[in-house]
Amino acid sequence: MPDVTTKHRRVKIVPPEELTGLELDKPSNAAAGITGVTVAMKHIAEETGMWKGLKILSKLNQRHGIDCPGCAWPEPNHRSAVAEYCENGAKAIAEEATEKKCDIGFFAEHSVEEMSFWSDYKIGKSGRVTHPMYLPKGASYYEPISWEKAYQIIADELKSCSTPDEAVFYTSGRTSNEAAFLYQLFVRLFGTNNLPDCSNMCHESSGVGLGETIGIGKGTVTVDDIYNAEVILVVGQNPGTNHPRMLSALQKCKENGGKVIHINPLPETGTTKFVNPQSPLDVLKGGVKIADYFLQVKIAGDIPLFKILLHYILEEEKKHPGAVVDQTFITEQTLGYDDFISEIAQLDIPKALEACGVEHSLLKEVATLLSANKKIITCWAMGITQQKHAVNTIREIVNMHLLRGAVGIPGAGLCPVRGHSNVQGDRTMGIYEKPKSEFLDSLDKVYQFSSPRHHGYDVVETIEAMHEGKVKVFMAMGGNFISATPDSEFTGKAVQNVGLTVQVSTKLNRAHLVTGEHALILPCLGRTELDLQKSGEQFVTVENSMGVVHTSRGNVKPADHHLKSEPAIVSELADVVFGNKFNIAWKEMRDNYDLIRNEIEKVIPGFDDFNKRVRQPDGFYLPNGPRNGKFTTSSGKALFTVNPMPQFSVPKDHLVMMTIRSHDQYNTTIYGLDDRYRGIKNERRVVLMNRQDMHHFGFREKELVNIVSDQDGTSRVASHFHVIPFDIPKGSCATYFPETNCLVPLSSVADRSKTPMSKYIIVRLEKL
Ligand SMILES: Nc1nc2c(c(=O)[nH]1)N[C@H]1C(S)=C(S)[C@@H](COP(=O)(O)OP(=O)(O)OC[C@H]3O[C@@H](n4cnc5c(=O)[nH]c(N)nc54)[C@H](O)[C@@H]3O)O[C@H]1N2
Ligand SMILES: Nc1nc2c(c(=O)[nH]1)N[C@H]1C(S)=C(S)[C@@H](COP(=O)(O)OP(=O)(O)OC[C@H]3O[C@@H](n4cnc5c(=O)[nH]c(N)nc54)[C@H](O)[C@@H]3O)O[C@H]1N2
Ligand SMILES: [Mo]
Repeated sequence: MPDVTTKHRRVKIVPPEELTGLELDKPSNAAAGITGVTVAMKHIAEETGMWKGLKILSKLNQRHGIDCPGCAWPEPNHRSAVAEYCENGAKAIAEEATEKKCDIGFFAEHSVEEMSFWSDYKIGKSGRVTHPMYLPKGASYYEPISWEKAYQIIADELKSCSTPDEAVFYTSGRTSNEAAFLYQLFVRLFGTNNLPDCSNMCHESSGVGLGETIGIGKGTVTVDDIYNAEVILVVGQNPGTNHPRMLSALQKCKENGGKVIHINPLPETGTTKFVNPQSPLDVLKGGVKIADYFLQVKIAGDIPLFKILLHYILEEEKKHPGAVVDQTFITEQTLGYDDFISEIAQLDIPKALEACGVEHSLLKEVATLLSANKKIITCWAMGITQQKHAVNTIREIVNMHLLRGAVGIPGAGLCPVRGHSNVQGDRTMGIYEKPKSEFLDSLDKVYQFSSPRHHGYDVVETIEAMHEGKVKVFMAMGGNFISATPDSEFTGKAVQNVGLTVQVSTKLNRAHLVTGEHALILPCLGRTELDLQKSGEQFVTVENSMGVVHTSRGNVKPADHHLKSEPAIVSELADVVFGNKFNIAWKEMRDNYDLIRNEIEKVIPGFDDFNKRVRQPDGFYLPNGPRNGKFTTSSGKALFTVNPMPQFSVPKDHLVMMTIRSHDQYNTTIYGLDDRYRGIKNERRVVLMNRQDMHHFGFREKELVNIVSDQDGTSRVASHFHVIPFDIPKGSCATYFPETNCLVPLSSVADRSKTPMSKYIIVRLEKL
């Protein structure tokens, strides 16, 4: 079996090929509703018990309560007193606050090899890790270890590195601002910028595309803007599953007369119809239709689609001179307009229509809408960022906003919808392999040292470096590096080249099983849990998708008394590694997080009076020039860009495959085996296909196939998937991640952002 590695121990890198019993239903025609509530409560009852579950839920997303570890969608100012959370937020809570435990006895019973042959679902359902565990060189079982010894092992390995760049420090996006700040400080004092993070696989393309054009790698809108927009485009995103609370905001926008346009190869349920479970009237009516237009774009067809929209908007301007194009804004605030319009004027419309696959008349209607209304917001997520031309697609979206002057005014702007609940905050805190020199200058000044200036590894470079044997120590603050990354087999083997791997985690995952020569698991508190330190109960802070910094405070007893908080783990480790070397009060900061926030205030702009302002009921907004109409590029102007039409060639009888999330998973954490909205039950090994393609290849419904990707001269195979007919453009198919990450070549990355192209994999299907 190629996906089993035997270097130190015999372990399976990818989820096993076992089938669980597919049942098919009709895709549902409305999201949320009462079924959503029932399903959420079932997860809560099974994992935490009702009493504990309801105690957590009563504080979820409430002022001074717990920030939901689900997604980064912001809380509205007027929160529901009953339930300001969604079905999938409740599932995230159930998963974290589960009563199930991976305790010392559990690890004594199950070898690493045995667990690696379990499905990700079964691994995740094993429960919370309760004690620091160590997997010594050559051993097959994890054994308990004290915190002191664990820190000493890490310190010894770090000291044995011949350069600090032999150590890599990954971060997943749940880490609080306080932990992230201390972590990056520790890493830079150690001497490297090797700080890859989940953003590298997620919204990196948005950061690059927006940074270049408007001067900030973040969105420019607030929730109130969403309510007040006249037109909202939801592009490459499945909010019904991944940002369900966004549906309530879209509903409000519609109540105010706004229109919603959904651009996606799949007609995702939430955008079709939404039943707000908090509204009895909604439930009675059977819900509201969210999307007024559905543009069923081909995979990676968004650049041609936006170019056509731009072309038609410019035609509208010709019909009504001065009414559509905001000339004053363009002259005063932008550069590059002339080159941009001359390129759009030359657009080969029939070719672009063919490339995007959307009806010409629909695009005309949408362009008319965009020409008549200025309060436009574009929201996007992974359908855009994980494509080869992701950065250029985002720049084309920016072009549309600049043409209409639809940025930096109320009700309009750009909205990359973030994934992990604090992924944006982690970047603000300095978790970045290519930090700006101003940030490093500030660190140097405050801590009186010379921070490393050369760039560190991103996720893909980390895997390459591991493969070449250049990484001695790999530490991960959360996440599941093995299952979230591309090219699973290559990555799994690369990780085995590392000396020591360290995972700070809440729950067991495959990254604890496919490890370096020796490995540590350091169990930490989750968001929901009380964080008691010497100075009393602590809270942490996070930044949501719209740049609001606010508190999060857990309220239930930790899963075990051995657990430590992430800030405590980092400060104690730093204390062991550095002692008094830098004159930093690590222990005091561990005992009182207000002191960490004082340090953040000293280093990072926008955090003045941090401790005071963050205690305000709704926290505070970070500075964002473009939101207020002030672009922060080097010229002080926003840039129009010219983006070439992408060229793709798909070999005959091959399909373009996207890897997406089911309704029952959080990234690599599998909550359950259903994908309710898409009508798929009890099975994750499925490939969603167009019926005509199925007919062409002679596949029957539910027939089993292997999926093969032959890019860059290597044949990668994922075996045993049921074919399912689905409403998806011809020539494409969809599968769930992480089961098919093994098919994504490591070399297949987005231009400039280097984000793995998880939404564009050329595959062929083989009958079994
Ligand atoms: N419940 C739950 N919530 C989550 C997560 C989770 O796993 N579960 N994950 C969190 C994280 S980290 C993230 S980043 C977000 C992810 O949130 P999403 O980006 O919504 O997640 P995906 O399932 O990857 O869905 C991508 C969507 O893009 C569409 N798409 C694919 N290719 C294209 C294309 O070429 N063009 C267009 N226009 N559309 C395309 C797909 O059909 C799909 O609807 O959600 C966050 N929230
Ligand atoms: N093929 C394909 N691959 C993808 C994607 C895709 O769409 N397709 N999406 C990409 C995206 S958008 C992302 S963001 C990445 C996600 O990559 P990661 O962030 O690395 O993965 P997660 O599955 O979110 O990590 C889950 C683990 O985090 C740990 N954890 C949970 N909560 C906490 C906490 O509070 N503290 C700590 N220390 N640990 C915690 C648990 O042990 C859990 O097992 O995956 C990427 N990979
Ligand atoms: Mo993400």
